[in-house]
Amino acid sequence: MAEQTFIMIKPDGVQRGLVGEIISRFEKKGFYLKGLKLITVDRPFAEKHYSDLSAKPFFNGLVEYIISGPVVAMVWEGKGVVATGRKLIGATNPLASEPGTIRGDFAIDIGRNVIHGSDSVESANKEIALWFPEGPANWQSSLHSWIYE
Ligand code: DGI
Repeated sequence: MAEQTFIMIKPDGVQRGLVGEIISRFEKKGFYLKGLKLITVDRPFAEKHYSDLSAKPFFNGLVEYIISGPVVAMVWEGKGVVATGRKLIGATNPLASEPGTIRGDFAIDIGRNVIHGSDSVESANKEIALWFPEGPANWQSSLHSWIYE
């Protein structure tokens, strides 16, 4: 199966009207949208998503932020989408993110950094299973041979 990643537009991204802009960047790159939903998650769910960070001092604030409003949960597919998705997103701290990246263009504080992207194929598979228990959509783009040689 082609590589997939889990991308989430965080509550600040939704509130600030960045959903279309962010989806557009992934679409224009050539990645395929295989899952999409606007969803407000509860505390246990957010704690599960960020369970690897449970010992961090910012964990509670991070969970509060993620449950503070709806998020846009997505699955994107394509060659190298996990690593390249992280490049489109930019560094964790938006002030260190390059201009041209999503965080570099649209964010300032690390605790309001607009978007999440899986950091490895392994965590992508775990996160997709958590957020899309029904499984991603199954469709093929008719443009495939114009994007891949
Ligand atoms: O994969 P990333 O989202 O780039 O970064 P991560 O998995 O190390 O951390 C997850 C989120 O936790 C990150 O997007 C923002 C938040 N975070 C990480 N480090 C800090 C932090 N929040 C605060 N307030 N302080 C931190 O040092």
